Amino acid sequence: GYETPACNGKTVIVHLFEWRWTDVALECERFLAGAGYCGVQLSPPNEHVVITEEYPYPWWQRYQPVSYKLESRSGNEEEFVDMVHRCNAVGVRIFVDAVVNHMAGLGRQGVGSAGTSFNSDNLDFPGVPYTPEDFTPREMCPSGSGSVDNYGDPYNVRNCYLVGLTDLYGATDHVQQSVAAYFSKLVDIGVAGFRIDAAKHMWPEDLQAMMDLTNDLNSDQGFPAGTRPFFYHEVIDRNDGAVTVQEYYGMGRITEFRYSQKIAWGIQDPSQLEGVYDPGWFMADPDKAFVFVDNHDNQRGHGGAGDTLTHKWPHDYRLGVAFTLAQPYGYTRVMSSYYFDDDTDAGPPHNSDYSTSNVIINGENQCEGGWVCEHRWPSIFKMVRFRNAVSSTGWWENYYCDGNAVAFSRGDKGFFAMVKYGTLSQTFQSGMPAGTYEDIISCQSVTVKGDGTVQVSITNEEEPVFAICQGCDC
Ligand code: LAG
Ligand code: CA
Repeated sequence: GYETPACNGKTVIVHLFEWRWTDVALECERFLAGAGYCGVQLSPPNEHVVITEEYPYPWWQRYQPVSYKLESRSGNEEEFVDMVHRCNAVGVRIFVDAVVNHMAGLGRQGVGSAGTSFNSDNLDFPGVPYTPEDFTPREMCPSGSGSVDNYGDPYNVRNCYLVGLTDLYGATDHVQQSVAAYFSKLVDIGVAGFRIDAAKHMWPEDLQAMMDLTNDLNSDQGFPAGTRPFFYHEVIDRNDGAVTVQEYYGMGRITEFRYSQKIAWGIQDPSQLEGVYDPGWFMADPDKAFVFVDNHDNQRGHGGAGDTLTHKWPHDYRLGVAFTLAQPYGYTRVMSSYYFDDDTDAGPPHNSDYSTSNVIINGENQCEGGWVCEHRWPSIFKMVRFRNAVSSTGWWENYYCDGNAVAFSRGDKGFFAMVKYGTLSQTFQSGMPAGTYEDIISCQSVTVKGDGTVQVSITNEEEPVFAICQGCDC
């Protein structure tokens, strides 16, 4: 199936938003492999529009494809291939953000990031090539404006132009084959899977056809023969429209935006955290959900925003991500951002010619030069180790919450605690075998008694998290 990433039991993907390929390769080797991350979600690697006027080089220009040539703001094809091979060599997998619902927006023309000409108004993208018959016939869109404007109608959501982006006619052989050729090219290089951008705006059967035409993962890059790519579909379902995540079951995992909302509310009021997975809200089944505290859109008020916890509130954010990595629901993604102020269009840190800056790592192993690197914050990256160690267990047990402190066990494999305000010194019931462990956050030695009880001490209000797990050290 398309469900499981080929990651040898590793359970966390990090989105290195807008990073250059040369920096991703270095990060796989110098940090991600050792930290136990399964893989990296990239920004879209294909040719995109280059916007120099209104907003110079906004991040979102990469969501307006011009062709499937591998030349983008993050680097060229040679750098891309080198990155994939180097990351695979250290066991870190690469997941591509695939923008295949649409091409560039109406009104745009010129040349893309790989130098290919295009004209959106003429529906002409010779770099693929796509011609007018590859775009959804306008009469199939029931909206007056031609753009998506009624989320209560799946024909409107899927056949109209999303924010004016020229909508590919995914039911046609040529579109299915062109997209599958792009996917197969990536898989042949060694890519392990795909985030499907705007999957909500594609008909599931069209997407399924594209997936089915895609090659198996490349066994020369360390994947077992016959392994299918991992697909996770971006479907924003907040119980507010005609399209549901359940329509995509059987096709991989589905982004669960209601989790982001629940975790934000839960960190606000920890007594709500026990309900982060709420079947009553029709949230995706645990083995179908793909969860995250924030993503590149909702952290800056774009698609699906509202009630979102981000790096701008570091204390609460650490709690949100640590809890996410400790709890059992869904497959997890950690966001790695760049700083931005109120300008939600601003692109990544850049040089004077607007080429993307390199990531700088300082003496404390944290990032500089405008990059936030949440994935290197201690209470975040250490919890990756915890999640990997407890992945074979079922749901949580011994769940405790008093409105400030929260604690639970993950079978006999791990025990987690955190505190919202102040410090914590308290005895809890764990499911761990008796013995001596190390709190992977503070590196303090911890004793679990014969009856499973454990004395938890959290003294650092900056990293208000405690975690012990079998086979883990600090
Ligand atoms: C997504 N998922 O379904 C992406 O996660 C999201 O980042 C994309 O929107 C969207 N779908 C299309 O791929 C982003 C920005 C939009 C931007 C769009 C295209 O959030 O703001 O739209 O990318 O670049 C921009 C302008 C619009 C304009 C449109 C077409 O902001 O005002 O209508 O371009 O010219
Ligand atoms: Ca569509």
